[in-house]
Amino acid sequence: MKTGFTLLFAALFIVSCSNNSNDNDLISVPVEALSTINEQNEAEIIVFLQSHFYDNESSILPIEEAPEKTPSLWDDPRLGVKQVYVRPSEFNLDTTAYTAAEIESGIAHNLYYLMVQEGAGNTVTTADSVYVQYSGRTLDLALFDQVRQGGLWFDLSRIQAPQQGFRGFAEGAALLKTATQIAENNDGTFSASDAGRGFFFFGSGLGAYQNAQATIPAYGAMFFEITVLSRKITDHDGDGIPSYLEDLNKNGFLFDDNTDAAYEAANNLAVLPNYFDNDDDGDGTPTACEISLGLDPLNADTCYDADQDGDCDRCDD
Ligand SMILES: [Ca+2]
Ligand SMILES: [Ca+2]
Ligand SMILES: [Ca+2]
Ligand SMILES: [Ca+2]
Repeated sequence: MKTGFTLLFAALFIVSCSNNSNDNDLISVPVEALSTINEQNEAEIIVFLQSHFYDNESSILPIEEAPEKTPSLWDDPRLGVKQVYVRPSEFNLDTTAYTAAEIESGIAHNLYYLMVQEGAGNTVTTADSVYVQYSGRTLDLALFDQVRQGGLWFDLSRIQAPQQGFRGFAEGAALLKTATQIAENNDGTFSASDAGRGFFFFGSGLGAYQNAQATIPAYGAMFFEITVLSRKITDHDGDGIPSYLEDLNKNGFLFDDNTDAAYEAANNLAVLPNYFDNDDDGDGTPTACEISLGLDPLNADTCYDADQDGDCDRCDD
């Protein structure tokens, strides 16, 4: 079984290497403001949705250009939209150009989705690992990546990491549910029952932004078809708290929940969001230990002294 997230990000790596190896290949792309690009991409996506429709009978590419056919994707009653807030820091942008609210909470991006089948299995969060089939295309319908046979495991938490890009993929997959049953056929393919399947359209702020790839232009909008076969609940830091519960503000983004941010900054420590920090409150006692002792793992001031010897209990007591 293949594990990890390779294709989307291997492409990014290959482009970077080739650029380094030959200066003549370097393409200088001026860095544009996130709000500006968001508006441009939004306009492009709306034109796309208004000029394309969903053809249920085409299994390879059911999204077809046909402005005369109705309903267009834009008028399809199944079309939904989810707002996802993207922070300038996710793309290393100069934050002096943004308001404090935009730096802290981000700029609202529209993720449009056509839910073909929600799925009848388990719900998915952006903290889960998912086993998916998918294809990704730019708005000219050019294919840039796909896995259609078998499937591939993706850790959705990593896809939303700053500078990683492709948050739209993670946010889209989390709108679906898994299959109820997966059977492996003799030829290595799968038969899945009631797997969630949908199309997700988003701008470069939820994609690769200025990082041009071989087949994705800088600032290019895109769409993915995703089928979710299975998922695993994760605990990335092994502290006993599932990663999805470490999203304290419940916005689906794991990198803005950091209980001991001030402590980490004051002590020049690595900035670790809670889902990747085994001592969430930075008090020196691992979160898993605090839970086992009945302490509050998010409060550095709590002390548990069961034997009343005057010292806070620790797991190695
Ligand atoms: Ca955890
Ligand atoms: Ca969060
Ligand atoms: Ca932390
Ligand atoms: Ca602690």
